[in-house]
Amino acid sequence: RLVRMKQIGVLGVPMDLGQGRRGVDMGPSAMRYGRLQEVLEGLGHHVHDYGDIKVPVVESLHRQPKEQGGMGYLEAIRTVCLDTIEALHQMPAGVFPIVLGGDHSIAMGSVTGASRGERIGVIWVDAHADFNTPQTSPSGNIHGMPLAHLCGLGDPRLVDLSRPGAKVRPEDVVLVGIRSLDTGEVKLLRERGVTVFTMKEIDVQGIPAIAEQVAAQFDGFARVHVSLDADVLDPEIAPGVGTPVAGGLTYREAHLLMELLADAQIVTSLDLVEVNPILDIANRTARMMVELASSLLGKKIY
Ligand code: B3U
Ligand code: MN
Ligand code: MN
Repeated sequence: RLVRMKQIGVLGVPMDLGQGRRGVDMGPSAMRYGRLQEVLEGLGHHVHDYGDIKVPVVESLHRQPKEQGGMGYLEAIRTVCLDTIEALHQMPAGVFPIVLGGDHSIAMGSVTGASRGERIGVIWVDAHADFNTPQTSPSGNIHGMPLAHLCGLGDPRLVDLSRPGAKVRPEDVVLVGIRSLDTGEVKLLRERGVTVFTMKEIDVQGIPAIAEQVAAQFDGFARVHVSLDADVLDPEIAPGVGTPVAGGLTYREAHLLMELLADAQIVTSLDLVEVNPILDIANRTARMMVELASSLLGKKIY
């Protein structure tokens, strides 16, 4: 099957406020340096780069300590997510957005913006579920909470971005690659009926069976978003992440998942997040993310 040419809109969100390790704000630069635009144009797509959302530097902000009921840089994160939503709404309808993080808290903006107020399926490809609320989070880091907030759980200041209430139905969420969960998250994921493919399921069933179930679940959806966290990959092949967890996706599993999702022709928007060039080796992780985007966007060698 021929690759269908897409209009792709790239948007950088250089934010590091949702977690403690510096450097993830350089992710968008690293993936651009990794030739994202050239690679996608090489597939026949038309790519327009909308530049970066303005993100305040951490030194200019006052951190709200957890003990005082604050949540790190919640207000700044909220503003960045609102700006991200606005920038995505400015893209013409029919554009395939690729949002470059930044830590995963940007997804509260990217998924909301990509949904354009309509039902959206979410494929969250991550070592973690990011399904903590401020109450369940052991770390207080907001990058461990975006998916819960998208599903309407947690702090109303983050749930009610741009309009009140949940942006995603928990039954329209599929997690892939999970291998690190907090006890509160397990309870919430079960209660809400989220579909979870842990690394165990990947080992037992294999990527093809899982990709088939994902495609079946989202058959007929007008919008499906892939939120790809670099830490889903095994740290051996993607060392440039803030919270590495052993036993991740291999190079081949990750590409096969993207290729099979491309074949299914269901995906309409993408995040590439949590690339931290400071922790990386010679931009390997950013280049890997660019290659995975290319597999998802229809790269064929034969
Ligand atoms: N679940 C933990 C760890 C974590 C979540 N996301 C990342 N790390 N990258 C937490 O802090 O919520
Ligand atoms: Mn994540
Ligand atoms: Mn993660």
